[in-house]
Amino acid sequence: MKPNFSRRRMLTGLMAGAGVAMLAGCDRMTQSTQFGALLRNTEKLTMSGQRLLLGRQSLAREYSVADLSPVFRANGTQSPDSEEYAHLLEHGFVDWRLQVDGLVQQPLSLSLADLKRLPSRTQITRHDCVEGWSAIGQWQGVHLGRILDIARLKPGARYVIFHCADELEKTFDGSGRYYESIDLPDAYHPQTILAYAMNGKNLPVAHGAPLRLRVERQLGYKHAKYLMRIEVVSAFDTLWGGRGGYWEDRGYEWYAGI
Ligand SMILES: Nc1nc2c(c(=O)[nH]1)N[C@H]1C(S)=C(S)[C@@H](COP(=O)(O)O)O[C@H]1N2
Ligand SMILES: [Mo]
Repeated sequence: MKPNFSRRRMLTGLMAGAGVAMLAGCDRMTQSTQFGALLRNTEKLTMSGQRLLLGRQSLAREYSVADLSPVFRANGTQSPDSEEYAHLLEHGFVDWRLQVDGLVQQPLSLSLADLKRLPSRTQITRHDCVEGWSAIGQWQGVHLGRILDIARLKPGARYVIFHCADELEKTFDGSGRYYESIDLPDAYHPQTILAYAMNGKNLPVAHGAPLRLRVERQLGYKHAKYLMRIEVVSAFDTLWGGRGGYWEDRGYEWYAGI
């Protein structure tokens, strides 16, 4: 019982202290044989270390309304230029549907109204882009985990792929289309939501209307905008560049934890 107790105390301390405390905590953590073996066996402390030590359920910091950025920059695609999207936008997204398929027992086709009828979560968080800017915004949407529960995962489900409406790069084969992926622990994280509102209003086009992902423990490029389809898969190596995302296929890390 005793080692368990002290390990739990260390974890609590780590969660409270975040980044800086984590380095000091790691030294102590390696003294525990189980954690030591775990760390020696993992090549990437950024991914495995951070996630196992801090816990997959630890929350990103949340802010107050007073902290909202007066200007929240838009990045990447700011208005998908396809005819399909133009049509959807013109009709206020009433014809838009979110497809949920792949390794699920009950594929879904959800309207914006369907999503808005489900219980929602509102969170004020800081968005961090690898390009070196941050902004604090308020997001409202449905837990991704709730949607996955409604669709009921099939055995073998491991990742959720987000297919977007926009092509960030024009290519002949469609490989310039934006997409992203996360694993199930991130999908079920309490702050991982499909957001339809930003700062109290319907999601603006520049920020991903009608629906975008918020996955608050990860960097900006993971937060897929202009969602069209969610596909549950066992692996993503056969998809486009095989690295699990538009930017990942161009060299960025798949796990972009912050
Ligand atoms: N569909 C899509 N999602 C996207 C992008 C994009 O170009 N297309 N850019 C990503 C990047 S790099 C960032 S920083 C954020 C920007 O979100 P914002 O425009 O709301 O600031 O969206 C991410 N999601
Ligand atoms: Mo970004």
